[in-house]
Amino acid sequence: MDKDSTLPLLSNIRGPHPNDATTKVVALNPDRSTTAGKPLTSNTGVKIADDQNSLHVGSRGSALLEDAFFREKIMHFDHERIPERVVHARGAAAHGYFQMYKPLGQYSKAQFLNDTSAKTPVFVRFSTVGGSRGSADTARDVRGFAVKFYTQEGNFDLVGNNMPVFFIQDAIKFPDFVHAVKPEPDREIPQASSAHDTLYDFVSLTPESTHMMLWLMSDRAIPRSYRMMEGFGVHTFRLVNAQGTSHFVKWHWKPLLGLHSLVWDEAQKIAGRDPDFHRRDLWDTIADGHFPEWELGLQIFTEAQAGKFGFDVLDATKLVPEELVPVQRVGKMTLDRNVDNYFAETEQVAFCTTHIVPGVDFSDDPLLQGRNFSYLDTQLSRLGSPNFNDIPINRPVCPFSNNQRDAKFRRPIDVGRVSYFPNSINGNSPHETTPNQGGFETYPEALSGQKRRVRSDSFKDHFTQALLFWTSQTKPEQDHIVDAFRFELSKVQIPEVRERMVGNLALVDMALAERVAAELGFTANPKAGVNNGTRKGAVHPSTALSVVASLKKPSILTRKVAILAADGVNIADVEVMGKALQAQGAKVAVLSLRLGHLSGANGGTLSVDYRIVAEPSVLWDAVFVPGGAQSVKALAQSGAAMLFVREQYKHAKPLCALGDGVALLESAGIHAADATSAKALGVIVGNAQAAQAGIAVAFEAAIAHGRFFNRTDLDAMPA
Ligand code: HDE
Repeated sequence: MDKDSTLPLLSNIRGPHPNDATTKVVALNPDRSTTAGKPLTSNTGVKIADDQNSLHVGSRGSALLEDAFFREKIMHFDHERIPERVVHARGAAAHGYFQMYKPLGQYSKAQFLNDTSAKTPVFVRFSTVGGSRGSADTARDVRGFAVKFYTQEGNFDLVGNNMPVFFIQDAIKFPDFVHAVKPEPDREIPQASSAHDTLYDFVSLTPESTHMMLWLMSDRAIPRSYRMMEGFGVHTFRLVNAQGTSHFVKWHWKPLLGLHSLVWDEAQKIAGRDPDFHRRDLWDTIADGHFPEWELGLQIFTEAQAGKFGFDVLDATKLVPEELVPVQRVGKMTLDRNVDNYFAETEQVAFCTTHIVPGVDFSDDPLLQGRNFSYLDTQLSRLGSPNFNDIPINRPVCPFSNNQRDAKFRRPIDVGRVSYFPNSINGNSPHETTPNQGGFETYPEALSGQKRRVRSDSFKDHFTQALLFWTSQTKPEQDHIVDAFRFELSKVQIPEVRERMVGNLALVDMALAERVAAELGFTANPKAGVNNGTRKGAVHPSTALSVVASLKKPSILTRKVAILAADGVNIADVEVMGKALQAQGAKVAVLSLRLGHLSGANGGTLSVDYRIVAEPSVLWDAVFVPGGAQSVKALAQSGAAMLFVREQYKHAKPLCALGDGVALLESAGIHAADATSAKALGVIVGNAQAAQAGIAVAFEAAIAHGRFFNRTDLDAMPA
C-alpha cells in the first residue's frame, strides 16, 4: 500500500462547530452577532487605530489617564464575571427542539403538549451540583438536567435532576444540606466531593436523606455522558386540561442511547486526565451531527390513586415506581446545536421553577414550593436586575407585554404614557386574557388547615424506598454502592459519624450495612442510626431503577474506540475493523507512541490521531489491538500502552485483538485463552483472517453491551 491510510473520520473527532455554517438560528435569536469583517471600535463606535499599545509619555514613560480606550477596555475586563451559581455552578448546555408524538389534550391544555406539528425550541443545561465552575465533570454527584421550553404560550422551565428523588423534604433544610456538602468553610476542602465529615454528619442525622444517599453512591452519580442519563422533574406536578380537570404528573427524560455509567476508579482518573469530559462529549457529538435525544416520559395519576400508593407523592424523597404507574413516552427532545457563546447562553440562562404555562401547575410538595421562591430570588443576585428575562437566552419567543418598567439594564424602549392597568388612555392595554382564551388560571385546589410548622406523618417512612432502590440493583451495581460507601466513609474522619451512617443503612438492610462496615473496622448496628422514621416493610424490585437491567436497545453509536498501533502495524486490520465500527456510528481513532505517520508491516502508512499518553485509556469506551509483530513489540515496551490495556480490562470495557495483537493482551495479564469463560467476558480475539469473519461483529456486540462486570478478577488487575 503506497498511500497514507486515514479513516475518514479519525482526525475529525473534535470537529468544527456546526454553527459556523448555520444561519437558521438567527431568526430565533436576533441578538446573535459576529465580528467577521468588522472594524475594531470602542463601545461607542469609535474606530480604534492601535490596540497594541496604551498611551504613554514618550516610548518608555508612564501611562496617561487620558487613555480612554485603555480605560474602557480594562474597566470592562475587570467586571467580566458574574457570581457563579450557589449550586449547579459547573455546567454545559445546548439548543434543540421538542416535539410531541400525540396530543395530550385529555390531560393538559398546554399548546406545546398538544400541537404535534410544533417543534418547540428548547435550551438544556446539564450540571454537577457541588463543585465550583471550574471543577471536574466526573465528580460523584447528582447531575442537573434543566430544560427551558420556549413555547408559544410562554417559557416553561422543567428544572430537574438525573435522579428522581432528593435529599430533603422541606426547602427550609436546603441551605443546611448545601452547606454540609460544599467544601468545609474553614479550609475550603474538599472541592466537588461528598466524601467528608460535614456531609455525612448532616445526612446521618437526617434519615430522610438515606434513599437519596443510595442513589448518590450508585452508578447514576458517575454517568458516562450527559447524553446517556435520565432526567426527572422529581416533584409531583399537575397537568390541567381545558375542562379544568387536574391529574398529578411525574416528568421523566429517557435517553435513546440508553443509560451508561463510568466506574469510580475511571471517574477519578478522568477528573485529572480530562476535567471537561462531559462538556467535551456533548460538544463533540453535536458538532459531529450525532444529536442526543431523549423521550419525554410521563407518569400520570389521579389524586385518588395517589392516596392508595402507601407513600406521599408530595414527599420528594419518594419516587413512583414504574411498575405502579407506567411511564408513557409522549414526545421527543433533540439537541442539535451547540451554544455560540458560553457566557451569554450557558452562564446567563436563568431557570425558574415558577416558569410554567397554562395546562401545567404546581403541587403542594414543600420542596417545590420553596424552590418557587428561591430561583427567582437567585437570578436577581446572579444577573443583577429584574430585567434578566430580557437577556436573549431567557427571552420568550412568543409576544409579551406588561406594565413592568425601568430597573437596571432595561433594554426595550417602552413607548407611550401608560404603564398601569386598568387604563382608558391605551384602550385598556395590555389587557387580561380569560382562561378560555389562554390566560393562566391557577388550579382551584381546595385547602384548609391550621398554620403550623410541622412535617406530615405521611412523610415519615425514610427506609422502605431506600430498600426498594437497593434490592432493585443487579449484583455488580450493589457491589458499586457498597464500594462507594466504603470509599466515602473511609474519608470521613469522625468515627461516630461513620457509625451513625452505617446505622442508618442497617435500618434499610442489615446485609448492606454489614458489607459497608466490613472494611471500616466496626460492626454495623441499627441502634447507631437515627430511626425517627418507620419502615413499612416488603418491597417488589423495580427493574427501571437499575442502569444495567434497563439497558434495552444497546448500540455503539458515538462510542469511542481506540486503536493502539506503532510502526510495523498491520494496516489491513486497522482498515477493516475501523470501517466496520464507523459504519455503526462509533468514533474510531489511531493512538500511538508519537504523532505523525506509522509505517505498515506490508508497506503503506497510517496516520496517528493521538498520542497514547495524551489520550489515555479512561477516555475511551473500547480498545482494538491490530496485528503486526513489530508494532506489538513496541507497544509492549511502553508503560503507557500496557497501562492502557490493563485499565480497559480493569474498568470492565471491551477489548479486541487480532493476530500478533493478542500477545499484547497476554503480556498485560489478560489471557485470551479465557475467551469463552466468564472471566474473559468482553475480550474478543482472533487471527488476522478472522477480521473478515465476524470478529468485528463480536466486538461491536461487546461495545454495545458496555461493561463486563462479571469479570471476576477486576480488583486484582494492577492499573
Ligand atoms: Fe435547585 N437551585 N434548589 N434543585 N437546581 C438552583 O438556582 C434550590 C432542587 C436544580 O442549570 C439555584 O439558578 C432550592 C431540586 C438545577 O441553571 C437555586 C432547593 C432539584 C439547577 C436553587 C433546590 C433542583 C438548580 C442556583 C430545595 C431537582 C441548575 C442557581 C428546595 C428537581 C439550573 C439557580 C441551571 C439551581 C435552589 C432543590 C435542580 C439556589 C432552594 C429538588 C438543575 O435557586
